[in-house]
Amino acid sequence: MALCCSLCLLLLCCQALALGGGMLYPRESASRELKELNGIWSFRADFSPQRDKGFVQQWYRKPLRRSGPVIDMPVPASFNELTQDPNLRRYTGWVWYEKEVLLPRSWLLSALSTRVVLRVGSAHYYSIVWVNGVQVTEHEGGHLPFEVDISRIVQGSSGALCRITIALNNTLTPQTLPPGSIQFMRDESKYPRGYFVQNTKFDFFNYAGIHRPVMLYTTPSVYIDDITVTTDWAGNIGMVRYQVLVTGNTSYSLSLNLREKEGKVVATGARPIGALKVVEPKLWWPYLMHENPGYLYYLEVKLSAQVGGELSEDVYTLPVGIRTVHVTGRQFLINGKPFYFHGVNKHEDADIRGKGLDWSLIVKDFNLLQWLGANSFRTSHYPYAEEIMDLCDAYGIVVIDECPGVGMRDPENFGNTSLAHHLVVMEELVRRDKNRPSVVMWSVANEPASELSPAAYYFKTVIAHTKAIDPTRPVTFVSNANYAHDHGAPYVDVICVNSYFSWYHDAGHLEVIQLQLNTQFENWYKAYQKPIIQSEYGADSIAGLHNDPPLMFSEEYHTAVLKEYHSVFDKKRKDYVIGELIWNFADFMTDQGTGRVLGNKKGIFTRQRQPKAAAFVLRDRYWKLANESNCLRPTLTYHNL
Ligand code: BDP
Repeated sequence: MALCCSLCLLLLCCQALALGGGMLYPRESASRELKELNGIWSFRADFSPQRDKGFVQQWYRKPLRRSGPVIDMPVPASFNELTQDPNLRRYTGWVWYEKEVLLPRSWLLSALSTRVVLRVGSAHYYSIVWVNGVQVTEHEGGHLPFEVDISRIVQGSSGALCRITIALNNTLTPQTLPPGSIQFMRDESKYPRGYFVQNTKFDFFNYAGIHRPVMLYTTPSVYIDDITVTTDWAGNIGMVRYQVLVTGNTSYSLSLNLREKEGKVVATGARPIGALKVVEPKLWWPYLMHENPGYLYYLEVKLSAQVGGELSEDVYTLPVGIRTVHVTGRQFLINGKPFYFHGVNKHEDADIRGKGLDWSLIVKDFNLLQWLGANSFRTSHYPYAEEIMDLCDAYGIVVIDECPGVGMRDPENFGNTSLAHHLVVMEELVRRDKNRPSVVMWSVANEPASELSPAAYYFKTVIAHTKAIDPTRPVTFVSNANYAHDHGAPYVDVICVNSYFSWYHDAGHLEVIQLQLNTQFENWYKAYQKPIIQSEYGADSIAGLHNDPPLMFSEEYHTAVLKEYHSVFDKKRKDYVIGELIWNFADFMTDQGTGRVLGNKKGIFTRQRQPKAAAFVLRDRYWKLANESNCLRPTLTYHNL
């Protein structure tokens, strides 16, 4: 009962959410200023039995330190592993974050001309936000950004001090994404009164907190709210179709300049909807498919309007890659050429920081991807930080962009409430990533119970909705169901299959892999005649554990599994298999259990990003695959706007 009150609140709030406007990544420009609120925030977890003390006592009304003890908490970071407190590590319920920030005078004076916006990159999972004690917004779901115009509150207040309070609830219910359930243990001979656990059916630790940057930024009151671009090319002409959404005034003028990297203008426009023609376009190519991968143009949009008798201007610059994506019965084509995914599945996961964004880790991971010769990854099992996606665009790393539809194993995860929320999540994901050339396919779920009959209507609807909001990209979900009973597969463009032969089945029997994998591919292809990606395969190994002949958990067994899979991939990739994504890039933290030794050890790198033997096997293979297409080895660099 206790926690249910908080959950009721959680569910009531979801219904009010409706998607409106854009979610452009905040960038400084001549008309926009930015203030990052990263660093130390005040923090308190509400350990009251009902987790509702913060609401009863209205902790948001005055500085958090005045309603009880607080601890320092970094943002961005997961809160779970920053203290020695096991109760905080496994905490479920509401936690409270607070930051006091001084705003520049110029932001406060110009009520008529300046908007002040508060943006949270991601927070897990349900957020309620107050500014100076006034509730300004709430948002359901982690992994995706949300923002709110706080001008009226900060510009109406007497001082420059702005107090931001964020209450977060990490509870997962059958209707959240990912889903979970709260189980109350009522046998008082075994558990203390009120004891409950959070159950989930996904295989990663349920880190929580403010995971991505929190920012304040300004725009003029008449502003560029959203930009949508889609691209195409034929012969020596590239086409950038665009749509600009302006908010704040219906009377304005626009000027658009598409610049190449060196700044030269290659096309111009003046309407809110139009097409920019680029002669001899430099196409956006994946890493290892071209000597100059990830080529980006920059679309500079300038808006002019009269505000209170004065000229107001807003400027926003969007990176644009010109490329096409098509799927045929056997191939995945990027710019008309067959693309073979040789890459990884990742997690946002590291020691201490959990799922918190960390630039050093990001750069290290991209350097490892380059070293490996990986050309792609799937954002298993949720959208990754925009800062990571920016680098994929710039480096030419191809992305299958997955939503948090993971652990959907129970019939109650396929009801109307879940479906309605899933549609909103896809809208939020597409709204955030629609302009990214690196994103070539959406994945709406990982290993759902797609053999259940409600999965048919469910996936038909989610996939159709995703295609309706983005007709330019294929859509898939990742299956581990039996090919003959998968009710979602008819609706996908590409079949993505996970399998763990000689691991979860026929443990220790390496000799069955080739036969079983061959059968898997043949069955799926015969049933659907769609191209297939092996979206997960792998084995656990403990770094430094050796055994020959290979035994499970040794580095030798790990490499042996990979090689068996590779021999089948090599036969099938000439046919309809269009990719192989190893599970996993690095070891990662999971819930505790008898099958997990401080987490999942299927990484080809350790959690500290040191290579295991499997990494060298994969590196040889990926460079061999890359060399088959005569690739050059470019050095990848990021061009700051
Ligand atoms: C797959 C899941 C992935 C797991 C992996 C494993 O998609 O999240 O971590 O198995 O068990 O079924 O290692």
